[in-house]
Parts: sequence; structure tokens; C-alpha cells
Amino acid sequence: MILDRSHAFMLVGPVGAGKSTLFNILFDRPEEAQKTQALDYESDLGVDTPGEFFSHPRLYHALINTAADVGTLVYVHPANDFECLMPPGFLDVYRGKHLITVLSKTDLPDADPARVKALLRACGIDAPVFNISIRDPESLNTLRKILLAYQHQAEAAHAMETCR
Ligand SMILES: Nc1nc2c(ncn2[C@@H]2O[C@H](COP(=O)(O)OP(=O)(O)OP(=O)(O)O)[C@@H](O)[C@H]2O)c(=O)[nH]1
Ligand SMILES: [Mg+2]
Repeated sequence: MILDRSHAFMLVGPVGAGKSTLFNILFDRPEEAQKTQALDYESDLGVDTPGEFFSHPRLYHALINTAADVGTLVYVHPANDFECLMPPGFLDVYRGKHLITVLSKTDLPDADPARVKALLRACGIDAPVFNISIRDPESLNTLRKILLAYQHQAEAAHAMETCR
């Protein structure tokens, strides 16, 4: 049996970008984020990845394989990080999927979301960009709504498919 995980999303991005902190908030997990060592699945709806998967060439395959499975990729990039390093092939894997860019840590004094957005555009990422901060619950709610909408869309498409 092939598992359909098109309703699920995956968080990817550099080490320390704030992926796990966001993941915990999205799933109402009370714990504080620890360094992510391995893929972390939640209720078959989401998967958090270690930043190393994104940053170390010998781990790219793990990232790409997992990304191939889900319907939505959430690329998390700190709003105070002015470098764009994309694993080769990553920008191909999201064709046919939803891609969302999240600029995290916008509360930091050196955050410059507009500059980072322009940088990512120049890097070839033309996905919608959401600015978030753990200190701004409204920004997190907006992202939560988008992810939920994509999840429902995929579930509806799956239900339609099973009716054929
Ligand atoms: N100021 C600020 N700090 C944040 C925000 N989001 C996350 N952090 C902090 O950033 C640090 C790294 O967060 P993590 O969630 O562990 O980062 P990660 O992307 O999961 O890192 P890896 O697991 O190493 O890939 C932690 O100290 C968080 O508290 C934010 O919106 N604002
Ligand atoms: Mg983590």
C-alpha cells in the first residue's frame, strides 16, 4: 500500500532557524525545542527535520526523500540571516507541491525581513513569504490557518479520488 501524505507538511531550513520551536507551537506541544537529531513526525500531519539535513551535502538525500512524500514544504529562514544556501535539487522537489517561506525571529533587533525576502527571491525561491515571531501570536495563527487549509484541500482531493 502506498501511503498518501499529501496532507502533511515538512519544516526545513538551516540549523537554529527556529523550526522546532515553530513545530511545537503549531502542534501545541508544551516542551521547549531541543536540538533536533532525527526526523520528528507528529500525528502524520507534520515532520520536523534537523538543520543538518539542509546544510550537509551527505544528508541532502534524506531531506529530498522525505520532502518527496509530503504535500507542503515550509522553508524556515531566520530574518537576520543574509545567506542563501539551497541544497541542489531542493528547488525541483517542490514542483507540484505547496511551498511556503517563513521568515522567523522577526523580533530580533538585526532582523531585516525585506532584505532577506529579496535575497531569497534572487536565490530562486518565489514562494509566498510569511514573517513570524514567537512573540507575535497573530503571525503564528496566520501560518497555522494556511497549513490547515492546505491539509483540508489535500484531504478533500483524496476523498474525491476514492469516490471515482
Ligand atoms: N528571538 C527569537 N528566538 C527564536 C524564535 N524562534 C526560535 N527562536 C530561538 O532560536 C533557537 C533555535 O530554535 P530551534 O527551534 O531549536 O531551531 P531549529 O531550526 O529547530 O534548529 P535545529 O534543530 O538545529 O535544526 C532557540 O533558542 C529558540 O528559542 C523567534 O521567533 N524569536
Ligand atoms: Mg530543531
